[in-house]
Amino acid sequence: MVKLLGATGAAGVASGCLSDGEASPNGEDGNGGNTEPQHGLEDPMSPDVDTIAADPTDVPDPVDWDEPRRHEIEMQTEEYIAEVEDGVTHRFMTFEGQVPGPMIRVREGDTIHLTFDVPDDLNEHLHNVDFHATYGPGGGAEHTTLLPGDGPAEIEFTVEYPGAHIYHCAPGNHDYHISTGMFGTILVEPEDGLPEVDREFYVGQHELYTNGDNGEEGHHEWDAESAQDENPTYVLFNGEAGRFTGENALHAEVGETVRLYWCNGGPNHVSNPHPIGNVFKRWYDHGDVVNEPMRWVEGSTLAAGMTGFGDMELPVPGPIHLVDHALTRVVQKDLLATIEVEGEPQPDIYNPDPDGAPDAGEGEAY
Ligand SMILES: [Cu+2]
Repeated sequence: MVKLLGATGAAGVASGCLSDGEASPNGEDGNGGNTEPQHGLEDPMSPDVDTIAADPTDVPDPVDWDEPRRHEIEMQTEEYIAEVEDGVTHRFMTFEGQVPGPMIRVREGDTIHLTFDVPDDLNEHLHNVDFHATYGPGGGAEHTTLLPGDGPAEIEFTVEYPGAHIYHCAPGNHDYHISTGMFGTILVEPEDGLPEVDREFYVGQHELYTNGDNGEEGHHEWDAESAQDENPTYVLFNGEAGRFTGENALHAEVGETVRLYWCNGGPNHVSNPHPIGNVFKRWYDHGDVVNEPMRWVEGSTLAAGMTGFGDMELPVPGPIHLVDHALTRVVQKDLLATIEVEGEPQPDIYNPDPDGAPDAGEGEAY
């Protein structure tokens, strides 16, 4: 497990792996009530890729056209061994080699011609893609289902309704494929577009169910029993524990307005998005871009299999920690990303040192 809290908060809660003999919060063994010792993982495998995590700054430019367009989109599935954290490997299934899959951005009324492939040199499993942004059987899944090497498949659809929608693999054992990375976002902008912002980020939350404990070194296989219990080993942004924290935190600047796309792949948990140290000036609940967004909400609920998004103002410097406010997922299951906001202090808004005390404002806890 990565260390998620500062020094004052870590000692009592940072051990999700119980191999050190600590009692778990529920008095059991942290393994969904299974009292059998859970060890004997195979050694970590050699990763195929440096990281499986998509770059949260890789967001397509806003729509700048005002007539319907046709988009040629090629998408393929790729399966890779990657590290969840140091010494913990897993075989991920992905769209385009990243978790979440690439964000697609179009305008209401546009047409997408999709060429979908499952190359046999990159895949062991059958895959397809279900776009929640279209009418049609399985959102396209029925006509994109391919065994490795049997493709490509082509479909074409018009995006008839706006919103931020998810796409995901739907092969039968949907939970397995989504859990290990096969989900992403398609943003269908309304005809009049969205408010301009200075910077955008895109993250994907998902639960990883494995046959090991959180932090247990070795190669973790996906585990159907812990999925049945909805008791994930990890809850992650982008497939990797703490990838966007510390020195790899995301960056923004005081005075900007930033938009955050939060794709909840699930496959099971409702998320409770919250930016610690900030608030959503506008929150597009469940990706609804037709109704007025919610205003000044510190979070919301976000169902599994949906993408919500929100805009934040950044009047003061400092970190903004992105969490699911079901905080055990943060403290014990590694869901965390940080936006470091840099710029001049604004003591009229937030003053960490009102009396000039030399130690005020120090400390790492949040
Ligand atoms: Cu799949």
